Amino acid sequence: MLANTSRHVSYCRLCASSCGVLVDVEDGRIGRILGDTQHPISGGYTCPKGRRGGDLTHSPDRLTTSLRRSDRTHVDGAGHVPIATADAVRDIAARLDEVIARYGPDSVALFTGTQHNFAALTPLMARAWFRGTGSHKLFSTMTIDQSAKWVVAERMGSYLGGRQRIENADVWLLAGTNPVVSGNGGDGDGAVVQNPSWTLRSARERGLRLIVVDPRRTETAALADIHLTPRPGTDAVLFAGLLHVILAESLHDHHFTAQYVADLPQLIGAVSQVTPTVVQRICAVPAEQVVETARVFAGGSRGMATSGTGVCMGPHSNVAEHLLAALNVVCGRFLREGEPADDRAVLTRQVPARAEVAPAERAYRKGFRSRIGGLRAIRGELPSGILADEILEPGPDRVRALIVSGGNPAAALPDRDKTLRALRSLDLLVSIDPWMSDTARLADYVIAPTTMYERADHTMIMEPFFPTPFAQFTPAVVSPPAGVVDDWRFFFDLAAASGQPIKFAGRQLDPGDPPTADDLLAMAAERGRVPVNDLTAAPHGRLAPRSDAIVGPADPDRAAHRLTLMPDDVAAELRSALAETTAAVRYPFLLTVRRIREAVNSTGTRVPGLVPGGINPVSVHPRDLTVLGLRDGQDVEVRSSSGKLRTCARSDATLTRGTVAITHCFGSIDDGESGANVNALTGRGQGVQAINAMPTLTAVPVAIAAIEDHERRTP
Ligand SMILES: Nc1nc2c(c(=O)[nH]1)N[C@H]1C(S)=C(S)[C@@H](COP(=O)(O)OP(=O)(O)OC[C@H]3O[C@@H](n4cnc5c(=O)[nH]c(N)nc54)[C@H](O)[C@@H]3O)O[C@H]1N2
Ligand SMILES: Nc1nc2c(c(=O)[nH]1)N[C@H]1C(S)=C(S)[C@@H](COP(=O)(O)OP(=O)(O)OC[C@H]3O[C@@H](n4cnc5c(=O)[nH]c(N)nc54)[C@H](O)[C@@H]3O)O[C@H]1N2
Ligand code: SF4
Ligand SMILES: [Mo]
Repeated sequence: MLANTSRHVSYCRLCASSCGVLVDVEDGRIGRILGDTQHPISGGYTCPKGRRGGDLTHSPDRLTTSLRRSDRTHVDGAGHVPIATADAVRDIAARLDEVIARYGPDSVALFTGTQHNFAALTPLMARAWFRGTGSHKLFSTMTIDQSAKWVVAERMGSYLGGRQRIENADVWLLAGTNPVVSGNGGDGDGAVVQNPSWTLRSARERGLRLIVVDPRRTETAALADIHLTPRPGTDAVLFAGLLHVILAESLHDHHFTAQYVADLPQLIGAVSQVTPTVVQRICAVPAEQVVETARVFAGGSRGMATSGTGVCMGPHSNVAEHLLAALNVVCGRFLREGEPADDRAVLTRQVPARAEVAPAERAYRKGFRSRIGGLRAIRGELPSGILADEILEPGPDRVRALIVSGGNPAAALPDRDKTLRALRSLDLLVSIDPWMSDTARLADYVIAPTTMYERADHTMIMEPFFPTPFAQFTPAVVSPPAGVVDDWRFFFDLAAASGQPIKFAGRQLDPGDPPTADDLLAMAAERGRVPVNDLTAAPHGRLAPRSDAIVGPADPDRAAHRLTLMPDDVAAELRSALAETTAAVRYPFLLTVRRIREAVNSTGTRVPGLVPGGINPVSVHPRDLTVLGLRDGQDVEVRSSSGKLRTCARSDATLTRGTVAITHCFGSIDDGESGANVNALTGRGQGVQAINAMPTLTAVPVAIAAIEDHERRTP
């Protein structure tokens, strides 16, 4: 190493995996990033985008100062001039105060994106600011992601003893998720997050049987014992069929269902018609494979079925996710009274596990009511599927000012045209983003924040994703450019400038005396069992001793609570999934979601040399290409009933025939053709779910055709 080079231990904060890394800093700049082999969880694993973290921080389009739009005419991306962040905060506070005075607090909205969640202090301080506004217009990416899981808890209830874990399971079913690439595998239950390929391989060597449900032979499916390739969008029927076999053959957990389920007969009735033959007809999964899968899943002694975006983004996502959860319930895949509790809290507060049910309360019915379709806030959030309408539709509490934290709604929301129209029509749009994302280009103010290695942090909010109790603290390893601020500091200063109280981790902060990040990190973790100070002495992170907590008995007042597996609305949704026939004449292909290793949503899409070719192709099965008369690499137009886009075709034999895939969050409002944005093809035309207004983002019917030479010349 050179004299002016130093090596620092830290962890990557681009996705929930939180891989341990070694960062070489040369002349104040990030050089090489290596996997930290001494990290007790990730063990040296990193992915391509993590290793290019330095290119993200030091890229030429990294913002080193905040910006303000210099004129009020909406010329996207043009006319931004530097502004000191303190001045920007003062202006934004004044304009928010004006909007609130004129139209009330509900005319102000906050949208939080993926990268908002990867700095421990950002969500806490952003919420502190938002609470002070008095607004109900809170939006996040969860409602365009896997909020079907929230809907399940609202309609089924939840078991509070904890779930079985992959570490000691003998069977696992992964549906619509590709953790080897995404590090996901089952939102929030930490199924396969760190070092995913190794984790799955070693589980299989131990004897775990892996079932993967995915229309594509993904990197994860390649490791499976059983790979089912259902027709996209038909998961609800497939899961109903698995339940049918399990219940018909009496393979379910009689004891668990008798104790915790209110309506097993209703479930049995609802799936009674969904025989393996029906599944074969609707899902194109052979009947004998349905029977075998049901037996293997129910025959294991421990292990769960978990899902990702492929299930939660389909046209029947809420019922599909409900039935997947029902598989776990009927097989009793939960921790019982007296078993060691799954207690991974280290910096967060421990919540005692109890062998009891929190019944379905449908609390969303009491949530804030939007004038758009009468939709209700669920868990305090309005669905992002209605954000554009909240901005565009006239009404007394129409959204006029939007603050976007660590997100890129211009690229991520369905119905791209409408979304862009909405964002352009706002009185005030603020984007807090280290890069000129599409959303930033449309913004009146762009606040330039620190990037991950420029700030101190700890893993508090990542605890549910670790396989075992673990915590890590990292100091900043490089100095940020002079003009940027930590994300939390923007929200602190904004609240202070509006004279709002700032309540953080249960206490009132003094707006005149800003705390340091280290103070706040310690305060946030006050109720954990390991003090933050102990972590600074353990740079590679600390495995906390397993707690001796056990699953306690049900509180007598709650012992009679039961889960509801088949309420009437779920039954109606299942009937509609069974009745669907595909009219595949105009749109013969089904477009599916997929993620790529090289980018996390839009982060990384513009790093030169990271994404292969820098383009976002549509993947098509080679035989389908032949039938369409297309070559690998040929320019094509993809159409749906909501819109169209241009990109190139890429031959991909891992797809099921009739299925195509395009990843999301690519593209730019400046260059229509390169890096196509898939949300040109999504919108209300593709259907939305009741309750969470979740748009359909997978199994979208599309057509593909070559772009003729004359069309290419005159776009
Ligand atoms: N490298 C990388 N990692 C990421 C991200 C990223 O962009 N890049 N994004 C992060 C985010 S925000 C999220 S939400 C998670 C998501 O993590 P995952 O849910 O694991 O996302 P994907 O890798 O897209 O896997 C979805 C899978 O669903 C399959 N699928 C598509 N349609 C259907 C269907 O109708 N039924 C079934 N059964 N399967 C279907 C696809 O073929 C695909 O393999 O990943 C996170 N991690
Ligand atoms: N058609 C279709 N649409 C989809 C999906 C799909 O599969 N198909 N997936 C959906 C899903 S699951 C999700 S989660 C959403 C993603 O939606 P978003 O979360 O809105 O999209 P991202 O690109 O992750 O936005 C993150 C932004 O944060 C910025 N950023 C990076 N680091 C920092 C930081 O340290 N601080 C701050 N303040 N900003 C930072 C990045 O530059 C980027 O602009 O997209 C959804 N939309
Ligand atoms: S982006 Fe890659 S290196 Fe970073 S935490 Fe996620 S998987 Fe690990
Ligand atoms: Mo997501």
